[in-house]
Amino acid sequence: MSIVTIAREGNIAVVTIDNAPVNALSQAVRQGLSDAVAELDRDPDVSAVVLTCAGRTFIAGADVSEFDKPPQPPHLPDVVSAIELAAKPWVAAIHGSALGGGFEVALGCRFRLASAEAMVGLPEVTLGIVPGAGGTVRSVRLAGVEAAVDLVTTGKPVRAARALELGLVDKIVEGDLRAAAIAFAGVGFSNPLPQPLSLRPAPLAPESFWTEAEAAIAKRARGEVAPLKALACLRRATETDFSTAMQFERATFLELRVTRQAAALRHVFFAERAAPRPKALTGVQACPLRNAAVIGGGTMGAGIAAALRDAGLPVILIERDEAAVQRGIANLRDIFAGAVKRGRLTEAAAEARLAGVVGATDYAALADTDLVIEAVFEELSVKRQVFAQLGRVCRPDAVLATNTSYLDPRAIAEGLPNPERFIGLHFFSPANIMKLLEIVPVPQTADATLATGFALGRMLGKVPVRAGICEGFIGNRILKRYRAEAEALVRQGVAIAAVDVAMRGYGFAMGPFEAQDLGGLDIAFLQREGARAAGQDVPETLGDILVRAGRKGQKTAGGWYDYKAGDRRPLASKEVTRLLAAQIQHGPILDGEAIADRLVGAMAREGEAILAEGIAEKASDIDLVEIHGYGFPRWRGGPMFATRQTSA
Ligand code: T1G
Repeated sequence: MSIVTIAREGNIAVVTIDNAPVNALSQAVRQGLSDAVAELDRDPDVSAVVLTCAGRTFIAGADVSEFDKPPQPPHLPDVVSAIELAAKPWVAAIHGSALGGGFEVALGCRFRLASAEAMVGLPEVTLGIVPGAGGTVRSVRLAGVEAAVDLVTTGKPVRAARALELGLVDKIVEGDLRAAAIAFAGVGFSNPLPQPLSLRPAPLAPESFWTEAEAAIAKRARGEVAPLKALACLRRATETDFSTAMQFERATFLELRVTRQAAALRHVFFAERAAPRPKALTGVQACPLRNAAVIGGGTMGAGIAAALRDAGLPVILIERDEAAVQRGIANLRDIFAGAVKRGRLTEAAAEARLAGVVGATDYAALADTDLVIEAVFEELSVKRQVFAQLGRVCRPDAVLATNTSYLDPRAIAEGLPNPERFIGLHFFSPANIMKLLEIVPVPQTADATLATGFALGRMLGKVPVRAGICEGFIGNRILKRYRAEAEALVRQGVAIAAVDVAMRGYGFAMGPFEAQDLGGLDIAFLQREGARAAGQDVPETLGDILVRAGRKGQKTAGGWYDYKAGDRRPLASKEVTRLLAAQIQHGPILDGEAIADRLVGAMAREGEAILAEGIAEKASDIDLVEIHGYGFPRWRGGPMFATRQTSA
């Protein structure tokens, strides 16, 4: 069955693409579009063409799965140009998302109609490339320089209403989009047709605009190449003729699509789509999730409750007394107020989120709750008391989850009735923002419970990754190894600041030492002290020395660095040098690249051990944990990809 079909509605031809799941522009789709232009241009009874897509979305872009092969004709720029210069004007009818090549096809159409919920965008930089079919050259002619720079260099799609404001779409349609597009095509051409974008002049921008834009993007990109290349394409689009700009854009696209950064970003793209649907759970029915409860209204508990509300689930927030309940509700109010301030939520939406939370102190309120997530203090006896109560009041089929970071979920679940419904759901703070969710089953966890954990991950828009039980599961176990290797470098004489600068240069937002100062050295110190108290042999770390000297990070006068009052800029500390002097030899000087290789190599070796022990199912899951939980630069692909890729 052809994936590009033509239907006639009077003198309007309707071209429909049907290439599940997202109408990606495979070679067959490109050929079908090219053939449709030729056929309809020859048909004297056709006055205009509507381009629509079957299924849940307009064209989602070029077929990313074809990127590892040489491009096959008809090439997309030629298909878009054929549509643009066709004798019969084309009208794009956009529902769902028109992204990348999909939006480039829409830009080749003379008009663009969109349903109210539709999104349009040019996300190519998120795949390490730039638009390759006129996205930069046409968008700047349609929406102007500023809007095009934002659209292309961030890769962020825009909703239909914003697209209408920017001139990226001509009309928003409520109701039957296909019918509206046919009607529009039938009467929309009484006025002279707008010029094809390729024939319109490009707006200019002053040198100062490009200089400022380049500085801002370079700061944000931290070594990622595509955003700056995209900016260069946009500038070329304003300063040369259409054809020259198209050639420059296409050459840049072809150059980037074979780079390591593009391969890394494609690796992450497909890893993110594989993670929420593990093959082992295919066909396993998850438990229904109509409502949820969170035990504990502290930072983590409130963040988890906010994430559940963002997904539309009614939430009961349980605390030990009324004052604590109010503190928990206040934490939630602050979270939603922050979202309103950032423009993520309207005031009304924030109020509705809050209205869906009921605070309570009596566990009896949980008698009909489908899912309970415990997020109380990281102390085994406290958690076991919580689950003892839950075991008494909740339905036997209610899914009971612990958010523990470091405790053994098996110890928490000990003695729990119906342990098959117990699971670890390790959220990362802030739980309503961070995408990573480590899903940690215990031996008794039923497949249906595990499938419910993944279903919850999908519902919350998280990146869920299955983790086996060991100290720190996947992410915190690698973090411990990363920090230990950073301290080993300091012991061999590498300056603390040199390590942080090297990891910023690698693409992290901050290095391991400045990150500890921000988060607090005492958290890990208390975990080590707890392990020592439990009889484990935990060697003293440099961080221990600092915490014992009262240096817990920015929350005190300093940690690895000194800080002036009210100033977060790290300063080299004479006291730290004195405190650690006895621990430091003077080894070889290492440059930034050698430092980063050492630290990323240590992460990858720990990842290989985690794989070998079955704690993680696949290497790409480890990459997702590091990218979505610990700020590993996405365009490096994660520690496993980055090291295996070079060694391949
Ligand atoms: N190519 C191939 N497969 C794709 C795809 C694509 N562009 N987009 C999605 N899929 C698959 C995905 O792997 C999954 O497969 C299924 O579709 C559902 O995806 C020339 C060169 C469109 C917003 O970057 O943002 O055009 O796992 O789970 O949550 O300038 O998919 O089911 O087997 O994400 O509803 C630019 C990427 C390409 C868009 C839908 N386009 N896709 O989200 O479904 S570069 C993109 C998305 C380009 C041109 C350049 C999302 C979505 P499976 P899903 P969703």
